[in-house]
Amino acid sequence: MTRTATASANTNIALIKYWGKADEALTIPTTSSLSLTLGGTRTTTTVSFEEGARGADTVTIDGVRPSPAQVARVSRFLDLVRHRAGLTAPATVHSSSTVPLAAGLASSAAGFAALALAASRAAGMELDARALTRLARRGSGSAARSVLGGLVLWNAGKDDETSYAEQVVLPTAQPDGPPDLAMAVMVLTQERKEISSTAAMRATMGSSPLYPAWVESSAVDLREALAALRSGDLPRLGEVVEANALGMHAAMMASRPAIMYWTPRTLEALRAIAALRHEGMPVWATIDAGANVKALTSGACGERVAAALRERLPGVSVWLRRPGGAARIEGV
Ligand code: 2P0
Repeated sequence: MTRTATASANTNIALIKYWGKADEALTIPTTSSLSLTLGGTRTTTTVSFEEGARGADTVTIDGVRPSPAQVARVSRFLDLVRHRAGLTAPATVHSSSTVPLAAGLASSAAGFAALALAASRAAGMELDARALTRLARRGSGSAARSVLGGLVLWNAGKDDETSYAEQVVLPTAQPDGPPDLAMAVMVLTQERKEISSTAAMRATMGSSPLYPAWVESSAVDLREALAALRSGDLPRLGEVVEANALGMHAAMMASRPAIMYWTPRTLEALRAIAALRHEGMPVWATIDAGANVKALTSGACGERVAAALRERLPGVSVWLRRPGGAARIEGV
């Protein structure tokens, strides 16, 4: 018998970053983080456990067999699910993304969130949202946040049980609706990054004298960001979002040897954003483990900000994305 389920999840961009693990085996982060799930960035994954079959798992991503290391990572994750469900069957996994790789948005976050939901359901488990975020976390830290929609807080916690994500519900304006935020994603380069997030986090923690300071300031930044969201103060939010990302990169750059994801175009994009701000537009930058820059703005100003960025950065694709929904089961 074949047990199958299909699920999808959107990617997310951290407003207050996750950078470093207190426990690598369980993916317990050193700091709590806050993110926005982006609409229109779904990865859809089908998992089929072939009962009675033997052999290895088969994985395809956008129709292509990934590297042995990537397959091993997926298999290790499936082992967690099999262990909990008492299964031994190998799985077939097909994953496809609605976002082209070139957009720099096809992340492990959406991939492992969709895989966690599809694999657990195919294995016969009905996990609640919190348990699902904890499971997705074991695949990739940021995947815990992609299980949920809108604004999401990943509580660092101390162990497997206490390190989970939850939706941030704002008391003001739209209680159930998405916040009035948008992200303009600037595709500055399509080159693959030279060092993975996992390796770069390890190196920053192990060698950057600025890392302890970043961890300390991150707790203050998170409180500030949550307070800004609760009071609907976008400039206050934007300032702390940009400062938190730059602080994370400063800590990376101070690693020995230095970890430098930026290119000259990264700096050009940061300057373009600052210039738009001086002209009165509500826009702030954030940067992840790569050279591309994302601009946080209000939903109302999204189109205007995206158009202004395209004008200032000729040849750069700018994708406007609004808040998106949670992971879900597809096509039952
Ligand atoms: C974040 N990033 O909060 C941070 C900011 C990149 C920079 O989460 O090792 O792929 O699989 O847990 O989740 C990217 O790291 O790392 C990330 P693992 P992940 O979004």
